[in-house]
Amino acid sequence: MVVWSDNERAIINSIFSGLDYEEVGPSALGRCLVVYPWTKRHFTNFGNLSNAAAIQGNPKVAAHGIKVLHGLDMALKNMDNIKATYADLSVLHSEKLHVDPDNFRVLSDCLTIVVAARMGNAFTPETQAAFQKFLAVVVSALGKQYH
Ligand code: HEG
Repeated sequence: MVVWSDNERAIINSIFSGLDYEEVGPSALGRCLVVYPWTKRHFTNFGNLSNAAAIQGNPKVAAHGIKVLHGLDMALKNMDNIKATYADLSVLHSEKLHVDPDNFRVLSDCLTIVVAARMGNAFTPETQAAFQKFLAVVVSALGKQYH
């Protein structure tokens, strides 16, 4: 089981309470699709993803980015039970969507970059450590049903 200090809990809650989901979600998913173009193969029904401008202006990417970010609320609300919380979503990504689990990690890195850029100096080493720990636990939980 993952152990969270009070300070880590406070930092993670504070990051999310300051997040503009409608802006950060699309930016993070858009960045992932641009920087890791193989991730586009899961979104062939999203229309034009042919270049960075098309990806960043694509309303389906934006909507899905917001949905994924809200998917992290599940972890936020169940910090002590993240693995079980993502069991169904892990099965969906594995058995139905066939998403390579390494893509969870690359998307979480893109999210970290976007959050760090938005937070500026407030993204201290301590904040980064807590946020990346949180995302690593989510990534591990999403990958659990692949084993
Ligand atoms: Mg996934 C659907 C969350 C990474 C591809 N993803 C979903 C859904 C959620 C979600 C909540 C909706 C599930 C439903 O409708 O029941 N995804 C989620 C999280 C993360 C993640 C929290 C990682 C942090 N997803 C991810 C990655 C890919 C991917 C890396 C592919 C590169 N997700 C994907 C696809 C769908 C979902 C193709 C279905 C989209 C659709 O049908 O509209």
